[in-house]
Amino acid sequence: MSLDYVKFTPGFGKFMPKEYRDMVEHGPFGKKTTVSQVGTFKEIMEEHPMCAGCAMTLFIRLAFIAFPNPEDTITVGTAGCGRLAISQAAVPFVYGNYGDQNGVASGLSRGLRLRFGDKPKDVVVMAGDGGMADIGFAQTLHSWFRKEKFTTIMLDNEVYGNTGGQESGMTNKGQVLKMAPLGKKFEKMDMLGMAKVAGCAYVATVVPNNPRRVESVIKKAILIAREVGPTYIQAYTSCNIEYAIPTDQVLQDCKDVENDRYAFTEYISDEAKEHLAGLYGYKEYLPKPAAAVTKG
Ligand SMILES: Cc1ncc(C[n+]2csc(CCOP(=O)(O)OP(=O)(O)O)c2C)c(N)n1
Ligand code: SF4
Repeated sequence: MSLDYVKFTPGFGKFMPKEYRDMVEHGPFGKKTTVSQVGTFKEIMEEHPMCAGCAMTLFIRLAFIAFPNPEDTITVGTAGCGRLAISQAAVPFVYGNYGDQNGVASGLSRGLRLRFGDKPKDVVVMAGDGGMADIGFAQTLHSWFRKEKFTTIMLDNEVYGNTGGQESGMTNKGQVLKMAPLGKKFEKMDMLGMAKVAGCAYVATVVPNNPRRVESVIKKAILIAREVGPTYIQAYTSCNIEYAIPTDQVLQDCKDVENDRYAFTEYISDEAKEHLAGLYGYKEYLPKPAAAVTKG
């Protein structure tokens, strides 16, 4: 894993498919691309087999653009809709059994640190709410308690989308779904609260219709996870199929849900603030100058 793995062996370029040549020549590797430049570079993920209009796909696309060093990043995922898109991207993707993503990422992140020392190799978990809060719950929580240094992103569509509409721990109480016809009996799990209790250095909620914000939280989460500790992002990524959201209403739904119950929240530890300011120049986290003392 390095910028070199993207490039051609000298003399082989002309034999490579055009798609690949485009990725080497116009991709984001080794550059600092941003969401405001979309359309001027080749994106890491351009094709996918997800449903038309799926907000999860938009979020994943934005997430890839936000990676600070895509050439030095590995994604980890599990069963569920998201992996169908994540696995199409031009960064390495590790796929394990359903729910074991944070266990796999723990080993991977530790191994990369042993192998590459100080050179940052970012590990980013992206998985559905079922994979993370239900079957993978123990592994998720324990990776946080152990302070494993990687980023966990929940693609929270509040349902098991890939298997046709069962309720998950993250479904809202009372919600009727195809395979939860009586309505869910319990509250949505407070994974944000658990992330804080378990010691995550950065915890944020986002919706995908604010690309700059998605970019900002993902960048911060990854940079903090490199040296400080675990970070968690919970993204509302609606399932327009199971929630019967018309394709042309998907972004309006994101807005409505954001206003109703998925407002942007961000928690950042003092250590993480210092880290972002000191190492990456985040001005908003620089210590404030002490107020001048006025003589009486
Ligand atoms: C051990 C195991 N149990 C069950 C499944 C079947 N399965 C595949 S995806 C999935 C649900 C996915 O829901 P979620 O994790 O919320 O992701 P989404 O598809 O909604 O994005 C299930 C139960 C599996 N692949 N492996
Ligand atoms: S089933 Fe839902 S979450 Fe899965 S790809 Fe389709 S719209 Fe997206």
